[in-house]
Amino acid sequence: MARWLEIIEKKRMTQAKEEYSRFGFTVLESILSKEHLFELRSVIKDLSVNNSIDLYKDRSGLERRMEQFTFKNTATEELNNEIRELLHFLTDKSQVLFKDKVNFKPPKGEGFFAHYDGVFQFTNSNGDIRNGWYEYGNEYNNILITLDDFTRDNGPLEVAKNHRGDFEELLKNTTCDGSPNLKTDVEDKCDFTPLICGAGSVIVFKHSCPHRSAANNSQQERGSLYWTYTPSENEGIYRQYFKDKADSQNKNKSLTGNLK
Ligand SMILES: O=C(O)CCC(=O)C(=O)O
Ligand SMILES: [Fe+2]
Repeated sequence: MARWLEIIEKKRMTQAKEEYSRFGFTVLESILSKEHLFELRSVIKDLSVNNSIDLYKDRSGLERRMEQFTFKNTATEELNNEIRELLHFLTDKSQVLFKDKVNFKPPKGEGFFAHYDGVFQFTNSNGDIRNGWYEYGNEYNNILITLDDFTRDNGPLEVAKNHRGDFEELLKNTTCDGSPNLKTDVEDKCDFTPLICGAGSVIVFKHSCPHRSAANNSQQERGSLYWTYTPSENEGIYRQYFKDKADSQNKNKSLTGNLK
């Protein structure tokens, strides 16, 4: 059993499981130890200066995110296995990693417009239109590990109850411009909860939960690890996704957000 999973009370885990199935999101508050968090931050720092890692900047040139690093370090590899156990418990399904990123959100770093994850269309290298992440599966579970406290000032993640529907139904709620951003009238009907929580918390949410965040208006970085899983036995899906992404002309690569 994972070193941090075993410290969570059974009652808390059962409550998280119920919340997850009712609302599509739940938060396990500050469950990583200080030492574990310290190790993770330092591993991420090292990875972010490693030339073989994909780093993206925002419109102001600030560090936005890095991707595809989990299998380049044993600490992140182990954590991935621990998260898979957690998700197995929460969903009763075996899950594999689909994609990984760290969102850095430094001071003044951009926020994110309200969006679903993966609900957009893109054109592949043959010029064919493809249905976002639904090319690989139709259910995704995000795990966000807070590397810093999420406060009112630093643009915490805000999440609303998951929307039900297939790809076509969810797509109609989006701006249909190659991004997964929601139409303003859809966003206005959502009841967003700002997830104010300490560093080392684990936020679990479905890809079909509308979510957004404001810019970081504090003086400190608001970092998070953002891992996406899908129920499958096929671990090759991760490699395939990143290969297809590199080959595509997808606007979602530069998912942008609020500068305020
Ligand atoms: O970090 C955030 O505030 C949200 C990030 C997000 O939703 C994404 O990267 O898809
Ligand atoms: Fe997202």
